[in-house]
Amino acid sequence: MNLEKSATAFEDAKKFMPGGVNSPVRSYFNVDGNPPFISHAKGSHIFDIDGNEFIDYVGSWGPMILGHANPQVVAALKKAVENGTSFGAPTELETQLAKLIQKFYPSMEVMRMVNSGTESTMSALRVARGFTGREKIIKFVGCYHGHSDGLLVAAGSGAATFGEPSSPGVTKGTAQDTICLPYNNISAVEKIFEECGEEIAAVIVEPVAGNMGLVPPKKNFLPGLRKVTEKFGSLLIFDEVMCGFRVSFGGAQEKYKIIPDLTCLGKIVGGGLPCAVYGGREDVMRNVSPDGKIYQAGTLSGNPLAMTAGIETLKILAEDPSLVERIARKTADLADGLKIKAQLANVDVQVPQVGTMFSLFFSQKKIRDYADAISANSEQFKIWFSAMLERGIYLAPSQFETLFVSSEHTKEDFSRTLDAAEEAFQVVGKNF
Ligand code: KE4
Repeated sequence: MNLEKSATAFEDAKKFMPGGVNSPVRSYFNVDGNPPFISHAKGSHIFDIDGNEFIDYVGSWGPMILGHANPQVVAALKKAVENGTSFGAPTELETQLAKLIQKFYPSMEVMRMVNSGTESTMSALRVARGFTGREKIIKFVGCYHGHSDGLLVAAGSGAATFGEPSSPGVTKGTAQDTICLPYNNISAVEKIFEECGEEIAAVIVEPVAGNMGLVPPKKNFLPGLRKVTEKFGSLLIFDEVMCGFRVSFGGAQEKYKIIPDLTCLGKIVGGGLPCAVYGGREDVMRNVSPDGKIYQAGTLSGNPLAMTAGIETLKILAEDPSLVERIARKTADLADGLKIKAQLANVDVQVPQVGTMFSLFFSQKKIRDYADAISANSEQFKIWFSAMLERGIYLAPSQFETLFVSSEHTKEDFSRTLDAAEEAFQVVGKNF
């Protein structure tokens, strides 16, 4: 595969941006090789500047559930841009998107638009602390909620579990208020609550974890979180930035029938433009400025172009309520096909799938938490990833990411993907 123009572009980009990218994972630092530089995308396919065409399972890390350059979204944006790109003033578009969101996430009684998933989770945690007057939060090892300081925290050493900074620049003072626990381990959560429940403002969780690879919740995990947070007066925050609209149209809260106090949405909600949302119980959210004293603001929050893309995307999904389910069935078939191809090559894989999301671990055992995820064979993943890219299949360049199927992926796409996977698993099999 010719990637010469991308290689040149990458060298140029590195002179101006760390790693030549504006988000680390795109640099392919987790896998050997240079990232293709993209020229355009359409439907389920993405094209690089060397003229290579790929079947895309990254989908901009989740937003593109309708595929790239959806004609209805593009037409609406072309019209909207003629009216101006940003006003810094209220528009009816914001209310229109809020109404659409609330129709499918009724737990979001009151909400606030922001520009990224990071902003949504950072703001939701500030609201939880402001509302409860408490300082500690619980997150789970392997879950990613964006890069705000209090969330760039690794599990503390020993049993303490009180967080330690996972990035330079995060202070010990910040990290110490974040308790990190193993995902899917409800007894560890109950134990901490028994020790210091009255100090805990909130538990934030990816109800379907997608940032250590895809790890579904154990049956008792989410109900257990709901029960213990209610018992101790802490808030339960569902970070559905990735799994919202994907594990079910109404997200994990609809799929697992657990109602959080606050929800964070992103990615799909902006149709691929910078938009995210946090919201939930009215008695909590009315504490946000200017109704209340908890401050949060943003120059481009509720931007008319982002609102337009989000509205059109959610309108299309709402007009065809079984669409997400149909994409989920395609995703399940693809996951089954990948398992079969791996078996043919005598390669051990796990291919977890929930709704329109799936991922692939080179492991014999079921992956239930971060410790399991990092025990998977990342060297085999690297070989498989490169072999798939060579064959025109564009996957996330890390085993600790999730892959996404869109409405535009076709039977032909899946057949080509499985043919490529059969060869790629053979390559792995030969190397191990
Ligand atoms: P952003 O700030 O990247 O918009 O959203 C942060 C975020 C919050 N919550 C969840 C569950 C998320 O998955 C994310 C961001 N996801 C990553 C993909 N693993 C974005 C890709 C990237 O960082 O470049």
